[in-house]
Amino acid sequence: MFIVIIAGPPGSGKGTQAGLLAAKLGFVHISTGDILRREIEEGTKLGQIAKARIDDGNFVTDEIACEMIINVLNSLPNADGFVFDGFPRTYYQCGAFEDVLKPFNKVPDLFVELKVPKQELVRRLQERNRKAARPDDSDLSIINHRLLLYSDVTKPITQWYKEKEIYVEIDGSGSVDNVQENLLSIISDKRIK
Ligand code: B4P
Repeated sequence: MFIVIIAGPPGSGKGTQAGLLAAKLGFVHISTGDILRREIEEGTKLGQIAKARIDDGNFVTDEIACEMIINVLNSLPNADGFVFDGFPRTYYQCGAFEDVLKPFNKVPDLFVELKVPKQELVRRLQERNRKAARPDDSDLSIINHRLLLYSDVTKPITQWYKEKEIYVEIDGSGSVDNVQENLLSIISDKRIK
């Protein structure tokens, strides 16, 4: 089982790249954002709790995020690999993730951070809002709040993965195909080692 985490600020292409990667490698794509949006659409209890937080650009609680991951992993114990997108997002989630993986005798193999200039992030999110109308993309102040949360809370977790020597950063500002090519080459190098 190979485990890769795709990280980066909102609009950096995490979801886009993780989906393509999983399809190419035959891995399972786990996006906590997608799971939460599904729960909201279906009007579940979790969805109702999550909606206000997500629409305002805030994170759901660590407990909710971790429980979602435990449920998915337990339902797919024989997968060849996983592409995590949007998880972990806090220091707490990094530690909890290790605990969740212990019964599988696994640790993450690779953590990739996508780097994109702020101006391009805002442009992409506003463009997405024109097509998909996501409440968390709908207002510049919410977008700025999400970007700030990334730099204050999520960005510092890169240190956790640097210490484990599995951190790689790549330029996410090129075309979708270019970024994907770079990602595939990094993963292939890592799997050969
Ligand atoms: P996410 O679903 O992760 O949303 P996101 O950060 O906006 O990134 P996303 O992956 O969707 O977009 P992408 O950059 O691919 O999270 C949503 C919310 O859920 C969070 O704010 C939080 O509230 C909650 N949440 C999720 N996980 C959580 C956790 N672990 N703990 C607590 N809360 C959690 O793409 C953006 C746009 O750019 C797209 O339109 C795409 O088409 C475009 N794009 C991508 N690559 C491009 C490229 N190379 N060139 C041009 N455009 C590109």
